[in-house]
Amino acid sequence: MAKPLTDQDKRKQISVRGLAGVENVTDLKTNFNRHLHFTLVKDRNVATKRDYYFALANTVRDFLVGRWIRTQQHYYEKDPKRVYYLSLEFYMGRTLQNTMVNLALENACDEATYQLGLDMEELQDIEEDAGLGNGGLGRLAACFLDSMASLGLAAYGYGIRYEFGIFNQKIVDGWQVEEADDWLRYGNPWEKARPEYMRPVHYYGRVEHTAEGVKWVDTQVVLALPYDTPVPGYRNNIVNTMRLWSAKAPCDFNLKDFNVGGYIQAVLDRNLAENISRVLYPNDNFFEGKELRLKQEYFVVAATLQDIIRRFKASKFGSTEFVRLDLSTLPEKVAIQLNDTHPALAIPELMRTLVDIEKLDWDKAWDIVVRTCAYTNHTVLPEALERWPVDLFHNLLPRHLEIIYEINSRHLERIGKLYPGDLDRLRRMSLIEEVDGKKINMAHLCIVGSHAVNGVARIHSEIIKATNKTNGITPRRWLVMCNPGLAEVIAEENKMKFSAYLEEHYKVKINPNSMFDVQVKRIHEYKRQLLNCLHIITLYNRIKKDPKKSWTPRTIMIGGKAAPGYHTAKMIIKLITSIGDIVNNDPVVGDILKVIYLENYRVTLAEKASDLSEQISTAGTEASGTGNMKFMLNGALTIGTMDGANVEMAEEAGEENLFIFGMRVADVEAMDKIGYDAASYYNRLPELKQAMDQISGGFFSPGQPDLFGDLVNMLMQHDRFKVFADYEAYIKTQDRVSILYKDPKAWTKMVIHNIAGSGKFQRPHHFPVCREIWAWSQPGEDRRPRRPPLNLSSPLLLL
Ligand code: D6G
Repeated sequence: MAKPLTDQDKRKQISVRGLAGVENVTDLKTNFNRHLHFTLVKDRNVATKRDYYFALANTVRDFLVGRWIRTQQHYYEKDPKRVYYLSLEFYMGRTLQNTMVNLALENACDEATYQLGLDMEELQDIEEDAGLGNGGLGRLAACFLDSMASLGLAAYGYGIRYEFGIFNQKIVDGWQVEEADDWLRYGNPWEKARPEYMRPVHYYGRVEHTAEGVKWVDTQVVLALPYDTPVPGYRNNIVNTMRLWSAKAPCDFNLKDFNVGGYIQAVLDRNLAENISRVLYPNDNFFEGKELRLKQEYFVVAATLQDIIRRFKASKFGSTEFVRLDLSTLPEKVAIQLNDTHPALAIPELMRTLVDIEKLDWDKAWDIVVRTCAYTNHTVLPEALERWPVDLFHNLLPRHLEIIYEINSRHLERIGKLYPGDLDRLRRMSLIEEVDGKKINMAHLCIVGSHAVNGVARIHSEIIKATNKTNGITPRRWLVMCNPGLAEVIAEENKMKFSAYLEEHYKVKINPNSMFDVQVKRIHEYKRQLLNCLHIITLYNRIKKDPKKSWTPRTIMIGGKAAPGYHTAKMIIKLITSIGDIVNNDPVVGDILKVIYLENYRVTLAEKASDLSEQISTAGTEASGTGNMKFMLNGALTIGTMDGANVEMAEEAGEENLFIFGMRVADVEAMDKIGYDAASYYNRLPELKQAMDQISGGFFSPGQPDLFGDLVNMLMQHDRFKVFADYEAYIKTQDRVSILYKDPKAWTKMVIHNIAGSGKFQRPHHFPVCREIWAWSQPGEDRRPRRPPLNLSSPLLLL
C-alpha cells in the first residue's frame, strides 16, 4: 500500500506555475534571503516579522520592475491615447497579495515562505493599508486602476501621497476615538520617489495684464514631489503607474528676506508648505470649505497637468527625437477623468496653461479643454457639493478666479441667447451662486468644462440627467482574495474563520451557525444605520417576550467610521455600542442575538464573510454604492431599498432574489410634497414606539438617561431621511429573511442567483494579454534590445 502523503508532500504538489512559467521556489527563497541581507541588513537571528514581510514584498516587487519599465517604454513607442484618472482619494488597501494574485505568484511564494519556516498569511497581515480614501469614491478609484491595467489601457492614477490616511478608529467605552494613521512609519516598499519629476505649484500672488499677456506674479511656490506605485494588470504583463504627489518646500522657502535669526525660523516654517500633503480630509459626502483643502485640490491638479503636458510633448510618433509643439491634438491623446468635483480646478488650470503659457487664443483653448475633460458626479446630497467662497479663491488662486469668471460670462451669454429673458434659468445655471455670499459651484464648472458627465448608477444618472456609468468592482480583490472558498460554496468555512477572527480581535464568542447580518460603510444619516438599530431593538424586545420560540439566531455586525466633526454620526456609533452592551449581556437572549461593532472598518476588514448585506439608504440618496456589489459577489443576500446600484442588482439577479423593501424615489418625492410626519408612525406602530421610548428613556444608557436625546429629537422632529417611514416594511422584510434562513436549500438557491447576476459589476470581463511586453522570468534580466534613450527632459513647462 502506498504511504499516505504528509502535509509537506501535499504542499510540494501545489502547482507553482507563475506568469512567467514555473517559478522556481528555490530562486524565490534565494531572493528573499538576498533582500533580508542586502535591503534590510538583517540576519535570521535578529529579523522581525516585519523584516520578513519587507523581504517578501521586495522579492515580489522585483517581478514588477521589468514589466513596469517595459510597459512605460511601450506607451512611448506606441503613443496610445492615455487616460488620466484624477482623484483626491485612492483607497488602495494592501498591495502584496493583490500583486501576487495578478502576477500568479501566490502559490510559489506560499511554498517558498513555507519552506523558510514562515507563514505567508501572517506576513501579509503586517502590511499597513494604504488608506488614502474615505469610502466608495476612493475605493472606486483604486478598483478602476486595477481594471484599466487589466484591460491594457494606458492609464494613470494621479493623486496626493497623504502622509496620514484615513484615521484609525478606536472604540473606547462605546465612543469613536480617532488615531493618526501613520502608515509610512516603517517605509513603503511599493513606492518609488521620482525627485527628477518634481514640479512647482504656485499659490497666492497677483495677476498682471501686460502687453505680452497675463502674468501671475509674486506667488508662493511649493514643490510637488512624485512617488510612483506600480499598478499591475491581471496576468497580462501590463504595469501602469499611480503617481502621488508629496509637498516639499523649496530650498529658499521663506529665506528670501534672510536676516540674522530668521534662518532657523524659516527652516522650521518649511512645515507649513509641506502640510499640504500631510493629511486626508476625513469627510465622506460632506464639503468642508477649508483653505488647506483647496490648496490640496490645486496641488494635485497643477502638478498633474504639468506632467501630462510634459509627457504629451515627449511622446513620439515612432521617431526618436520628435517633440510635439502643437497642443491642438491634446484631446486625441489625453483623456482627463475628474473623480467628483475635487479635481475640478483642472478645467481653469488647463485654460491657464493653454492661454497664459502656451499662448493659444481663448476659443481654441476652451475647445481643447472641453474635449479633454470628463466629469463623474458621485452624489446629490447638497451638503457634499463643493461651493468655494469667491474671497478664498481670490486670495489663493487669483488668476483662476478671473478665468472662472470669463468661463461663466461666456456660458451665461450662451444660455441668454438660448432662453431669452429667462433670468431665473441664468441664476440657476450660473457658476457663481449668490446665497450667503458669492460662491463658485464646482459641479457647474465641471459640467460646462467637460464633454461627458456621468452618474454612477442608472437611478443616479436619471436623477442628475447625465449619461450613465454604473460603478464596478475588481473581482480579483473582491472575490479571489476575500473568498477563495466560494467556488466550492464553502461559505461555512469563511464564517468559521471570521468567527475566530472576531473572537480574537473583539473578545466576543460568536455562534458561527447564526446569520451574519452585516452593515459596513461610513456612518451617515442617509445610510440609515438608525433603521438597523430599530430592527435590533425590535428583535430584542420580541425575544424577551417569548424566549422559547424558535428564533433564527443572528449576529448583527455594524462597522464604519464617522467623520470626526460629525456629531450625529458619532452619537449613532455610541447608540449601536450601547444597544450591544444591553443585548449581548442579557442571559435571556443568549446567543440568539449578538450585536458587534466592527472597529476600524477598512479595505482589509472588508475582505471577510457575511450572509446578509444591509443596503438600506433612503431611496434617491445613495448614488451607487459598491459595497453592495462586493457582498453580492461573495454570496451574501441583500436587504435593501430601491436605491443606487441595488436597482440594477435586483434586475440582474431577479427582484425575487433580493429582499427589496420600502419607499421608491417617487414615494419619497411625493412624501416631500405633503410633508413627512414621524409622529404618525410612532403613534401607529407599537413596536416602533416601544423602541423609541427605550432609547429616550435611558434603557440603553442607564447612567445617562438623556444621552440619546439629540438623536431621538432628530428622528422625531427633523429626520431628512425618513427612517420611520420605512420601519414597518423593513421589519416585515427582515422577518422574511429570518424565515428563509431556516431553509438552507432555498437560501443557497438565492445566493447562486446573486453570484451569477453579479457579473455586470465586475470590471473587466476579459483580460487581453499584452504580448508585446516581454515577460521576464527573472528580475534584473533585460533581454530586449536596448532602445534609444528618450528625450524626456526638454519640454518642461517653465512657470
Ligand atoms: C514610472 C515607471 C518608470 C518610468 C517613469 C516615468 O516610475 O519606468 O520611467 O514612470 O514615466 P513617464 O512619467 O515619463 O511616463
